[in-house]
Amino acid sequence: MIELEKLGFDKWFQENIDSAKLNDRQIARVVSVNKNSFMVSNGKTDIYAELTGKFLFNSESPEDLPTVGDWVYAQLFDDESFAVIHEIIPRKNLLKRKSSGNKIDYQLIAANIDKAIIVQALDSNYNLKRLERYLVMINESHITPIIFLSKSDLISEDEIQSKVGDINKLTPGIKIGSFSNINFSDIEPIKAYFTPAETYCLIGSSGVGKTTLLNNLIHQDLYKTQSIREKDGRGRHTTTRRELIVIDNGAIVIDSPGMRELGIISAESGLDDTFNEIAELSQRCRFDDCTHTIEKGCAVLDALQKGDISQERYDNYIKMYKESLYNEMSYQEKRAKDKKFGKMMHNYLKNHKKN
Ligand SMILES: Nc1nc2c(ncn2[C@@H]2O[C@H](COP(=O)(O)OP(=O)(O)OP(=O)(O)O)[C@@H](O)[C@H]2O)c(=O)[nH]1
Ligand SMILES: [Mg+2]
Ligand SMILES: [Zn+2]
Repeated sequence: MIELEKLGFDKWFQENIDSAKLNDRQIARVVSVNKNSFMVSNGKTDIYAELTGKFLFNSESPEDLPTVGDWVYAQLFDDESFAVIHEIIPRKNLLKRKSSGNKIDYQLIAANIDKAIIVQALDSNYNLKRLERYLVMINESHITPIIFLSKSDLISEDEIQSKVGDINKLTPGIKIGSFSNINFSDIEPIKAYFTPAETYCLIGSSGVGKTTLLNNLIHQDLYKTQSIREKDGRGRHTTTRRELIVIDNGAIVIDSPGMRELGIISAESGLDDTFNEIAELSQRCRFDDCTHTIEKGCAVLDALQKGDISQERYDNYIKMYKESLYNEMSYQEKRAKDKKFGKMMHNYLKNHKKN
């Protein structure tokens, strides 16, 4: 058990396991995912793993599949060189994001996270609006956020302090660290943000320095040797990067691939392109702020009634518009549960149910 504790298996999980399932199975943590093959660790070794047929058969959505950070019941074979995953141990939480494209779908980032670290670089990547969106995403998963400002070598100390001040105004009390990956003297102080046996996930746009930081935290040479070999579908060994790593002080850190955008569907972009005929119609609505759900003189509702646009297309539009409004809403707006927005959502939902 001590090995598992070092991997982050805390009291919460100990109380949530079904010991009857441990007769022929072990507890392991998913350390990397590559399509339908996995690498799990029992705290002693990394083991190549696959899902049982039953597991796959019973999976209905991406959320039913293991992601990095998940704890699973696994059966070990061949001298612990191969494992079969039977079940996911109930998650403490799940960090997910909207996937790109038109569909409203989710991509899993990681599971069982104590703290999510938003990494934003102090160059043109720095953007308060985007920071807010990450905060919303983390908040929705009930995970504690931390903010790391990277590439501090690119701007002056005064500029950094003014940005830290802006973030503090946006979200008082949040922990904010700044560092440069090229000043090694910055790395030691940044370790203070990591508590042993807690699980952290680094998230942020591509290129902000997440992987470089993790390399610095564990010394690059070590990380290279931690890349693991696994069998691909044709039985060949391929090298995959381990995404979950225990750093020197005993904290567990998960690296995640960069996120281009968050809340892709936005009112200004995408939505109007996808539903251009509705966008055109909406210019003829009587009210400028028409929500196209209950208003008199709404050109969109008129077209729906006449059959110029199909019910399905209309429903899709409303669904996506609702999503985009939610995405556009700022962190503080959501926290304050803006009354106007609540009322609008209420109307949407009411109308949507009616149809
Ligand atoms: N000036 C400066 N450059 C940095 C710093 N940290 C990383 N870089 C550079 O930024 C680039 C991207 O760094 P990565 O660590 O790969 O970024 P990442 O966040 O892991 O990116 P993804 O894996 O694509 O999400 C590399 O060329 C690094 O050398 C820093 O603190 N200062
Ligand atoms: Mg990276
Ligand atoms: Zn309208």
